[in-house]
Amino acid sequence: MNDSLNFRCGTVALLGRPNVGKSTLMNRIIGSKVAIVTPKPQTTRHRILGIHTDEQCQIVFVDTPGIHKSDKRLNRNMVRIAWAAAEEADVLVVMQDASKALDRATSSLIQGFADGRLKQPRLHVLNKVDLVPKAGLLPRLAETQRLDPGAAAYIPVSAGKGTQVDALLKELAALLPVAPAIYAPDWYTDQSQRQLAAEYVREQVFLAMQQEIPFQTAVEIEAFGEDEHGMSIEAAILVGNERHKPMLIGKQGERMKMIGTRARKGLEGLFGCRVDLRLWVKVQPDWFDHPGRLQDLGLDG
Ligand SMILES: Nc1nc2c(ncn2[C@@H]2O[C@H](COP(=O)(O)OP(=O)(O)OP(=O)(O)O)[C@@H](O)[C@H]2O)c(=O)[nH]1
Ligand SMILES: [Mg+2]
Repeated sequence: MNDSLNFRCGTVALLGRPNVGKSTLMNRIIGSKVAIVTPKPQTTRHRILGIHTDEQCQIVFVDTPGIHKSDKRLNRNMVRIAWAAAEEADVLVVMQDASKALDRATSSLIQGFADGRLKQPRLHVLNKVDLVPKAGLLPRLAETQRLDPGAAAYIPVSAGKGTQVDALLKELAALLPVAPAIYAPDWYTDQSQRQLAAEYVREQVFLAMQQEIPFQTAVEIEAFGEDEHGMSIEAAILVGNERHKPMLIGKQGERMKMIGTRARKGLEGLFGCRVDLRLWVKVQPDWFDHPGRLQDLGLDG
């Protein structure tokens, strides 16, 4: 039997409320940090592809921003990006954080998939089961099934620990159309090195800063070069408010230094070469509410 006749390929959108672990799951499957992860909600702002290829299938995962309500233009765009990805995908993964009580926003999101507007097959993934006592899992699975009885499967996983991720991959592959691979087998993301560099810096800003500052911060790569010694990257961290600048820089520039060092180390690991990373802070009042600026940053949804 010729295996190429049975090869499956398609797109799987990873959808859910912020912070449920969508990006962690994608990174786990791809085996590399293609999407940044932080303990803060609204970390992912773009649609990010992570491509898994094995002998039987190619699954093009589409990581999306968490679905939430907000008046801010940036946030509304993020949610639009998530729904657009859902509409285009072959299969939908609807993810929830099983370690937290099933709140109203989560249950109405789950229920929303049952209304049949999106026709693709969908799977519910209950994540972070490493934090859930065994007795808590069955009722949660039953409740999810009650809210959306028409899904193809309901799978508990731990994206963080990797538990049950293979079982999820098997279920997903079976739902994909028989089709040849779209990407070469060694491709694992659609992001350029510039985009990855900007995201790795933004991850460190998210980790280092508190309150509203990370959510009002973006990263723009201003220069990017590569030679036999490695890469040389210059990036501006945009802040939306003058008073955030000294907070980001820190006493004697210590916080910026820490952000730069950590982002550089991450990028050196990812790219496998020396990286010279230079950062500075640029104030752009309310950039996150300006349509033109959001478009420049690729955040126009
Ligand atoms: N204990 C545990 N923590 C997890 C697991 N999966 C993700 N996390 C943590 O949950 C937090 C959020 O993870 P992300 O992958 O950034 O979540 P997300 O859904 O992509 O979030 P947004 O991009 O904001 O929508 C991080 O601190 C992760 O380390 C898991 O299986 N177990
Ligand atoms: Mg994410």
